[in-house]
Formats: sequence, C-alpha cells, structure tokens
Amino acid sequence: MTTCKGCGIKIQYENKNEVGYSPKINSTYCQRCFRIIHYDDLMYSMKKGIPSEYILTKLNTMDGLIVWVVDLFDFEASMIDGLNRHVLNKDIILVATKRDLLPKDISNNKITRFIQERLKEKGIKVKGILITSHLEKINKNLILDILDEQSDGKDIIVIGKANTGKSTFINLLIGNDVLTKSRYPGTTLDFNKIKIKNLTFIDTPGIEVKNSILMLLDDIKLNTVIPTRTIKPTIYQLNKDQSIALGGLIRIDVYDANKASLVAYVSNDLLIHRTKLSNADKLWENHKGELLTPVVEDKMVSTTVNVRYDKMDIVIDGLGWVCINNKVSKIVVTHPKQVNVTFRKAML
Ligand SMILES: Nc1nc2c(ncn2[C@@H]2O[C@H](COP(=O)(O)OP(=O)(O)OP(=O)(O)O)[C@@H](O)[C@H]2O)c(=O)[nH]1
Ligand SMILES: [Mg+2]
Repeated sequence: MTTCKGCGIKIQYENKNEVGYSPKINSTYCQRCFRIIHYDDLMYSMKKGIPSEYILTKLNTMDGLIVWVVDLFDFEASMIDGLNRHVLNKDIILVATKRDLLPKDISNNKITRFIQERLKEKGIKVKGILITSHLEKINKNLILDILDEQSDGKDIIVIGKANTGKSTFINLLIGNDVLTKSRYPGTTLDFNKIKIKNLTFIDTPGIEVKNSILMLLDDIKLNTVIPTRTIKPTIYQLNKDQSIALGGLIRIDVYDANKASLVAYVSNDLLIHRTKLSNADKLWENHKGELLTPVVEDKMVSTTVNVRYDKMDIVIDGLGWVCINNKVSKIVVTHPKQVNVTFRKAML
C-alpha cells in the first residue's frame, strides 16, 4: 500500500472524487496535496479535521512520546480536556506554535507561565513546554536532542487540534516542506510516518474543532480573521456605556466604564467599530453585513459577565481575544451560538 507523503492517506487511482486520488501511478503525493503545495488550491476542504474518536482510538494502540501541538493565538480552542487519560498517560511534551503572531515585547517566560497556569486549571500534566514559530530560526538540533532523550527510542507522535501547526512543526525539524500544510483545518488526513535522523515521527490528522468561528466562515472570509503577521493590539479607552463590534461577528457591550481599557488581539484585517451603546442596536440593524463584516449565518446569543480578574480576556475560538480591565460594571458578549466564548485571566 502506498500512502501520500504529504497527508498520510492511502493513494488510490480509481475514484477522482474520493480522498487519496492520484492520476499518476507511483506518485508519492495524492492529487489534493499536489494542488495544495503547487497551486495553493485546496480542491475540497475537510474543514473540521477528523473525528477525535478515530485518532484517539488509533493512538491507544501505539506506544511513544506524545508531542502535543497548541496554537498560541487560538489557545483555548487547542485545549483537549482529559488529555492525559486520552493518551493513556503517555509522556507529553507541549509545543506552542505561532509565537510570531503575539507581540514581540512579551517574554517567552510570561507565555510559559500563562500556559502552566492554564494547564493546571485544566488538570493537564505535561513534561515540558517548547515555544516555536515557523518564522524564527529554531534550533532544530537542540529540539531533536530533547525529543530523542524524552522518547527513549520510541516513536514521537505529534497530535493536536486541527490547524495548530503540527505538520509545519515537523517540516521545521526536517528543514524542508515534505508534509502538506495549509491554512485550512483538516489538511493531514491520516497517520503519516516520517524519519528525521534516527528518530521516527508520526504526523497525525488534527482533532476536529467543533465550536470555532473558523468552522462557520467560507474560505474568503477566513482570510480576514486568520492573522498572517504579528498582531498589533488595538487599544480603546472606554467611558460610560460603549459597544465594540468585531466585524459583524462579535458584539461586546460594556456598561459603566470608568476610564476602562479594552485591547483587541485579533487579525488586523478585521474591522473593529466602537460606538455608544445607545447607538449600537441601530448600527447592527442597519450595517450588519456592510460596515460590520464579515458575518456568519448563525443565531446570535448573548452572555453576561462581570469582570472577575484585574484584567480579563474574552476569548472567541478561532478569532482571538479582547482583554478588558475591571473598571466596568458589566459586559454583555453577543456571539454566534455555535462559537465557544471563554473568560480567562489575561494571557498577556
Ligand atoms: N503565523 C504562523 N503560522 C503558522 C505557524 N505554524 C503553522 N502556521 C500556519 O498554520 C496553518 C496550519 O498549519 P499546518 O501545519 O497545516 O497545521 P496542522 O496542525 O498540521 O493542520 P491539520 O493537518 O489540518 O490538523 C498554516 O497556514 C501554517 O502556515 C507559526 O509558527 N506561525
Ligand atoms: Mg497537518
């Protein structure tokens, strides 16, 4: 059986419309990977990733070191509840990717402390944390040495939610884009073994992300919300009652602000509008889909919160987060029903 070098799927020559198709006998890549790599053409989008049961069941038949890849920009959506149990308590090294998207003036120590605290709250135990970025020159050999030591001769199984950067991370260690990566979730289709020096890595399909805004946006709209460069935080000073619109996707109403500050960490291609709360209903009624864009077709629901920390993040899976300090009495977040919103102690 030949499998595709890019995505791990079994190559087949019969059915054009099924995954794994290749028109050429003896190809090393399937047609879909070929088109993603050479033309940035996705052909068809798997979007959500593979159901987690398939991946976790298969994982349980394997032995090895788990490398768990987490996207620093989309951290909450990267979490996997009960991870230690799911991997039958194998050792886990956490690799936090996309460091380049976060502001440079924040130290890696601060990010590491945030991760440690969040993992503690989630009850997830890992043996080590590595912070990486595909844009920075990483010390490949150092990382390979660490993984060599930790894996103790066993396979290194790279897992995580869809689109967190698993295949990109392995490519960094290879020093070449052998594995297929793409900006859409659901790129890797099956377990895919690859040797780097004396180590055996296994790339795996991303575990499906169910409640992310990325699932609701078409490919064109995705380009507005997925950041491709370091985020420049957008800062607002708020007084009295104010409303902030993140495109036509999220509305944040702030009550009784008293020199409050609100900082948005979202793609700089996403338009943000601030208005007096008393004008907000009209703005949404008249301009949703025009001035307030992009929009998704989903029922909008509201959640009311009080600020529980000095600084609190309102995290929207797939979109980023907004940090607000406690100089407000109440916040109402209106968001698409299917999208997860988390309130956490500020990350940065
Ligand atoms: N800015 C930034 N983008 C990254 C980084 N690593 C990966 N990406 C981007 O994230 C997207 C997903 O990368 P992949 O390597 O395909 O992610 P994956 O986890 O293998 O995805 P699936 O196979 O779908 O589960 C691509 O657009 C990458 O270019 C990084 O360090 N920084
Ligand atoms: Mg992949």
